[in-house]
Amino acid sequence: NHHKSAVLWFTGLSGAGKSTIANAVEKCLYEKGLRTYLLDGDNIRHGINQDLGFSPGDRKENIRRIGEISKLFVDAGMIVITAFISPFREDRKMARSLLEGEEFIEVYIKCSLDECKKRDPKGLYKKAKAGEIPGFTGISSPYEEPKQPEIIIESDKQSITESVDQVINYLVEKGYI
Ligand code: GGZ
Repeated sequence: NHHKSAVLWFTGLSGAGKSTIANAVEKCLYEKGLRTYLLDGDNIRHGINQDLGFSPGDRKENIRRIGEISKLFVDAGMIVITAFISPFREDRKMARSLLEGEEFIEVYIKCSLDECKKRDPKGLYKKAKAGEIPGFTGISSPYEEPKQPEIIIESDKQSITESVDQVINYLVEKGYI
């Protein structure tokens, strides 16, 4: 069960499916006996980053800390999966720069804004549209698409199983697992 440690850095709009796919990928890796750790809003934004909001500066600091924490887990030999919007190219670039070349795998969970609004699992797009959430990504704050992500998952066109397979196949092909 030897593997190369790395971070699978998921990025995409709210509602694109980052958490769902990240959890499914983690489950699959775990079942293969690999050592994984998932960083998401539940364990980061509610914990170490509870002092941060959603201004561009706070998002930058959110991503910086997640990058640093990912680095620690990568050093500890884990396959880390992060699931944050991480809307700014510059912030993702900074997170990438904290890690070695092959240690940072950017996974773009691509889903049209229309589809995310349609899904709206937490009713946040509706609230944002009504002006109740200032600076909401996709509505009143930008999402900058990755230009050269290692993996693109079109979550509005493919199933969760297909998405998981795509990530696992990448890891196998590139010799991570
Ligand atoms: C975007 C927001 C906002 C604003 C609260 N903009 O669908 P969710 O609820 O569960 O995912 C969103 C989550 C985004 O946090 P991240 O740490 O991933 O963002 S970032 O990487 O940009 O720092 C959403 C909720 O928090 N949320 N306010 N204004 N999403």
